[in-house]
Amino acid sequence: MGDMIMDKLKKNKFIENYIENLQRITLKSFEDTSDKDRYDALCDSIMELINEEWRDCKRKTRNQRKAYYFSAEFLIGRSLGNNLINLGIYDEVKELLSEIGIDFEAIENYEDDAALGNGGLGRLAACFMDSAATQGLNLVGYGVRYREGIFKQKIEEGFQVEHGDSWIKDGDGWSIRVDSDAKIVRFRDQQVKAVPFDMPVVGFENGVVNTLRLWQSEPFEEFDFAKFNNYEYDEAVSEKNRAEDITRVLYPNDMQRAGKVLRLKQQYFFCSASIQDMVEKYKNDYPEDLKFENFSKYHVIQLNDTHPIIAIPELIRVLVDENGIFFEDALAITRKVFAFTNHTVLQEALERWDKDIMLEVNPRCLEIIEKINDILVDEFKAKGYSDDQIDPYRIDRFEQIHMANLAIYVGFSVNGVAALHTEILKDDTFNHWYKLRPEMFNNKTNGITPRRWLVYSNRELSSFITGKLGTEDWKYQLDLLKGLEKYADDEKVLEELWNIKQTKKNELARYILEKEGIKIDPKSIFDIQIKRIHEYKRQHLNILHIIYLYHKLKKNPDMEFTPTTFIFGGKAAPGYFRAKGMIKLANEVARVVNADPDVNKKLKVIFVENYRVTYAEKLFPAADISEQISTAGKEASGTGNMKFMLNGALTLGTLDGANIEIFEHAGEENNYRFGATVEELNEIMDTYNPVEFYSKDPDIKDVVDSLVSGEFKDNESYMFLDIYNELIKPQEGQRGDTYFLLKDFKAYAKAHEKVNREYKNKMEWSRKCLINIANAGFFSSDRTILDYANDIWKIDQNR
Ligand code: GL2
Repeated sequence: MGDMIMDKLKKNKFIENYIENLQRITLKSFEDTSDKDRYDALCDSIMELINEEWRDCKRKTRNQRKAYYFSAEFLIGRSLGNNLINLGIYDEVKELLSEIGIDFEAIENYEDDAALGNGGLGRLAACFMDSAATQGLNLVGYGVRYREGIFKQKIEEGFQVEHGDSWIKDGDGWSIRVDSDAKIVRFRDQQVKAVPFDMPVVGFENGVVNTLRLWQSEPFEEFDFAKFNNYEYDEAVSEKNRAEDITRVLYPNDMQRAGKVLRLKQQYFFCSASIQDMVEKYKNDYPEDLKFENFSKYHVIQLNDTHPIIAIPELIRVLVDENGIFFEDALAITRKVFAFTNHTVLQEALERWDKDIMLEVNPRCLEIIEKINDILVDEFKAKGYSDDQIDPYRIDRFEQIHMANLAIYVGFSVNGVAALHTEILKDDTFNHWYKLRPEMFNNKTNGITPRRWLVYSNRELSSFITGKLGTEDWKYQLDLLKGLEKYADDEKVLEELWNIKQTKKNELARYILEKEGIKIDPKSIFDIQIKRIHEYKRQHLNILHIIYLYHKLKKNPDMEFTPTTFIFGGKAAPGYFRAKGMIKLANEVARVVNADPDVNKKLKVIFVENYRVTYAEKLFPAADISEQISTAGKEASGTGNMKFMLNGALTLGTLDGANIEIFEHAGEENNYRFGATVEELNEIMDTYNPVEFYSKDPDIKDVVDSLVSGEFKDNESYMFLDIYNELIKPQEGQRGDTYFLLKDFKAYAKAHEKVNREYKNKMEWSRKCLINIANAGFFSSDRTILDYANDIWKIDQNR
């Protein structure tokens, strides 16, 4: 089917069409059109190309079993380049455009990121959509069309300042509004219209186009004219605003419960609309089969974390209240439909909703949940459990609804997102459930799509790989990368690989100069930590180590040291004071170090503003070192670690999340492992005293003291004092240094010394890069999604 698209391009219909589109939407002559006009018209033309295959796919898969990915977040980024890559026409379109004088890169920059997610969890959902389409799996995505994505970050005097992100204010070329499929969603105090916007998800050169359906909340009537005419303007618009509020903005908290009515309304809103959509389609598409007992033959729903778990009572509600099914039957049907993925062991992220909030959102759902809880309690009592023994399983406990318990009790599968994480779920977080139903638990180690994270973002490395392997098939069978290993001792090839990295570093250096106004040395080691700012991810460990290096170099300017550029990027939740302090600290250390002529030829520190998917696409290919330094046991998986690996960066990391699997696949000797293990930390959990590390080690004391010595200034925000206190002056009853920075500090410094030494040996280094790339196949989200399809969803590939 991909040929169909090539044909259309070849006959040059594409350009003819494109110019027609351009003129139709602008009413301008070609010369007068702006880059933005040209971008818009290009979207239209590509959507036209996709259209036919999209309709075909819908028709062909209409009566097939499907999996549904329910996710409050889809962190998509830009679509233009990625769609062209997946359609297999990237180079051709670029060429055709240049023939009529259009510079592709210039117009590409008119696309805003669709940043409908916070971080890893949202980006994983986007990678899964890409992989499912590429592997020919029937996967439908359901989510929220936030009018404002994650905030845009500005750095002002070193502080994070948040700005709005109205990414669709000038329209959105990649969605189709489907009014005919709109649904009514009822809350206790209002009813709104849920309008679906469908985005095509293009498989890689296979003619498959799946659908991501995002719901937008709207009022029934745009405007209450009666009220308007009576000069009650405020009231007239207020209903409209109240409806639109529901999908106005993405909560910018990564792994923190919001506990707010509006947040639960968002969750219920998209789950209700999606469940209604599924049931309605089922009734239309399967008339001969239409017994609801068969519903689970055709549908399986993967719940992306606790956010969409409200879909469980909603399905029961729709079956019972709207289709006349008995409660017990509805529950039995529901039990076969839902599978749950957990993405974190941090307690602050496991959602529990106050019952009064749930009551305010939808009383009927609360009633259904209470009924399920009663059934659970009866079942345990019948088995002879005491009240105390039942407690950890309760869905309804202390006036709160425990969403994870609901999903595990009613669902048929629970999975973690990396091997270690799943073990922690079994041994600890959900141990009570595991003891009862071990067969429910399974691991699905995360992955990333090689299309966006290599084929698109690193064209040079991509061609290198194709050249060496003599095939392009690795783009959808990433295990083929293993074939690169035979070049591990081929100096010419290693040199070539080194030069590609250098090219990407040069590009990034130019980009950073343009965007951040700072000149960096492209020959220095590029050591990068990009991810959400969080204490457990320990960006402050990285910063403290930079201070340590800075002081060392100051004292001993001639010491042996390979110049290094430390790069940070990431957003802090707007209400997370300490994470914002970490951003200020990174920026302040950068300011001091970069301005110091004694060291700034050897040491540079950059905090890139507004880290997002589009910036990430430039950073991963240019990295030498991937910083993955979370406290062992805390990072469920990580996926940035995989993007670095795939692009030939070496991991400097703890034994945490998927780092462990990266070390296993690529060899610890080809990476830099450091720090305490989960077991070691568990052992010292109750006895650890950070002050000991501080007072016994002058290097540690020196860097910790520098937080409050006045050397680095926090503009009287007390942010640095706050970090200092957390490390060694804990509050009454607390231990201090919750995330074991001081415990791991020396090991971290040592690992860095090794990096710094070994980078000098170009061939050895390049060899390690090659081996990492060659062993990155396992981390393709194609592998992950096929594991979900085979083990949990039981859906086949369409070939
Ligand atoms: C996360 C985990 O923290 C991260 O380790 C994991 O890779 C992703 C995807 O599974 O999920 N959990 C979470 O709530 N966010 C994550 O990034 N936001």
